[in-house]
Amino acid sequence: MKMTFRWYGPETDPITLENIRQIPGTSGIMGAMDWIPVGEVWSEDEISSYVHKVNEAGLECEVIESVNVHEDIKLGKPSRDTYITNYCKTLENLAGHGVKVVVYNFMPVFDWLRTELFHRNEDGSTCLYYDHEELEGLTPQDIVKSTLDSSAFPLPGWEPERLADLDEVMAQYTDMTPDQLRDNYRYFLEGIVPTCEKVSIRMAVHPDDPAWDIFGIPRIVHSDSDLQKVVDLVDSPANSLCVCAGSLGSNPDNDVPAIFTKYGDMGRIAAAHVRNVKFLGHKKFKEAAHLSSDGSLDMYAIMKAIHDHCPDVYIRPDHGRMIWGEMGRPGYPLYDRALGITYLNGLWEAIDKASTR
Ligand code: DNO
Ligand code: MN
Repeated sequence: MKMTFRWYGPETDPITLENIRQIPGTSGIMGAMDWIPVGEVWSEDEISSYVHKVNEAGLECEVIESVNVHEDIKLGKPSRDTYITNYCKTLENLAGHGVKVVVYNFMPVFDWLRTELFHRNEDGSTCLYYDHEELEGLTPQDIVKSTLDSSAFPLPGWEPERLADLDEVMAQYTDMTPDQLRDNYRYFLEGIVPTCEKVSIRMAVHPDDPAWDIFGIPRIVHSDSDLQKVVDLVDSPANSLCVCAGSLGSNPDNDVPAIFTKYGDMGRIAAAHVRNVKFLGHKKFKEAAHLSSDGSLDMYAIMKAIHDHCPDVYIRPDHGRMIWGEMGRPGYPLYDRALGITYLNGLWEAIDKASTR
């Protein structure tokens, strides 16, 4: 296992590489270069200077999260071939600088979504919160607006410029069936997997978050049977998963340790996000601290499944709460994610020592 920390880069992340290096037991980052418009090739120069900075700080940069997939690929438009060619070029350039895993998602239009970014807990901390009933009364534009009103940072994938033509983009999905979306997904994977195999990059798809459809748009990566279909689309270790405990775990029907066990045994998990959620009702949850007793997931069982079935995976804590007065990017503060790492590393040490006795 290699423990990592998501970092947004020198321009937009208030957290420094030095901060990250001081978190005990953290080998590197899952790096983002979100300033490059989706669909464009990530140049050698830009990658090299980014990776260099990370390495100079004493950290590894073996995972990128995310290289986003252009909407035309998801929609199956003729222009997808150009975007797939660009994606392959980006993968080659990343591999040339030591990147081994690329996390991405195949969620139409949006990335993860919450109805409240600063939900107040009894102890005075705040956390991310989701209530499907509330969402049903809202439009995507309402979400973008309330996000920008409450935070200096947009949610990933919810950047205002990307959402300028939102109605038009969403309209193109209204008649799309899950199988049609999956066909477009297969076309994308068939286009990139040969390059991945050539340059030794493993793609790791992040599940839909929350683990159900939103705004009537099809989503195809949020259950065990969905994941099985994904790995079957192209049968190669280059087509792997990033199992996110909190995203899949938002639906109590998903047995997260069993998912780690099954796809770990198949050799199809390249990355893992390990965080907790607390169920508050039907399609209603908040993001708890990482600790098992704070939420609804059994973090020991999750780490044990990783330890026993996919021990070589890159792990990171996922969203954290805002504590100790920190006011950062929603979901991506320093303090609570650092506590998460320390807790996960503690579980790992205990599991590892118990298993080798
Ligand atoms: C949610 C987050 C996601 C994830 C992207 C990957 O749990 O981890 O924002 O980073 O979907 O593309
Ligand atoms: Mn995640």
